[in-house]
Amino acid sequence: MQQYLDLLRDVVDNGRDRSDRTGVGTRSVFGRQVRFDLAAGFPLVTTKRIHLKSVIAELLWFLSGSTNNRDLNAQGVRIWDEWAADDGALGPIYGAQWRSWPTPDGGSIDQISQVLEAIKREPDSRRLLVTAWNPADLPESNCSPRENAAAGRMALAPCHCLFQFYVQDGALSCQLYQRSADLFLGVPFNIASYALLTQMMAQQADLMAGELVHTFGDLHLYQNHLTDEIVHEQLRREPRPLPRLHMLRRPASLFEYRLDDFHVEGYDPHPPIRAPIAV
Ligand code: UFP
Repeated sequence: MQQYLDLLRDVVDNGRDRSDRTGVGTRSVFGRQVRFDLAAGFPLVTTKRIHLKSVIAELLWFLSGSTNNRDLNAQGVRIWDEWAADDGALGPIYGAQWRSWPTPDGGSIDQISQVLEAIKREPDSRRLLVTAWNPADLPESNCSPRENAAAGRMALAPCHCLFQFYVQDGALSCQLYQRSADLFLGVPFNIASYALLTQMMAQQADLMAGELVHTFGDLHLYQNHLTDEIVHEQLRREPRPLPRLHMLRRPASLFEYRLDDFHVEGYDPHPPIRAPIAV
């Protein structure tokens, strides 16, 4: 995971200080890309402990099509709590756009099922895309995430908003476009989540996992993470060998994976580093 430390260093050294929606302020660069060879190991940041169970539970929740935080809380995961309305509503975020993108005639499109079928049927297609960026459902910027969710709009505009698959030599690769990226808190999760999704998609399509290409728009560090105890502490740490992520069975469909189907082997990270989250 040297690539991750290189990104931290890049933003610290080359970023410009900017104001942002949350009022915290960031240091930011625009347009970066990293690549992870999934055959070389599972790209889980090792220079601080990442809670992989939350990543897996969140991805399974997205894939189920749910957008209600209570379904995620039922798995003991509270990473969306800050944005949810009282009844758990988050508006039509990822789960809704991935599995039931609304069509003008009142129907819906299951983008995930369609892309998986297309990967199997036409692996050389250049149209293997899923988009969560649905302009009709975006939040209004003069409302808080909770107000937006309560009004049926997305609580947060999708950060990881577009991804594309590519099949070559029996391996499935994925490229993600992330328009906005909290490099310290969000990105380690986002990398792990899409690595996992690529492995699951590959298993379902009887392919190997290829590369994860992660492309960033506004890549930032929040000003309150730019401290000696947080970002600079992580920069002093040496990366360790990558773990392996084993899938213990091959469910009959992409939508039948459970938390205990995944086993991480060889994860030996440095201790966690706590940091405040910007809402
Ligand atoms: N963010 C991530 N990854 C995510 C996610 C949010 O980095 O998966 F959901 C961060 C990016 C940004 C903030 O710091 O959350 C979203 O704010 P905005 O919509 O103003 O870009």
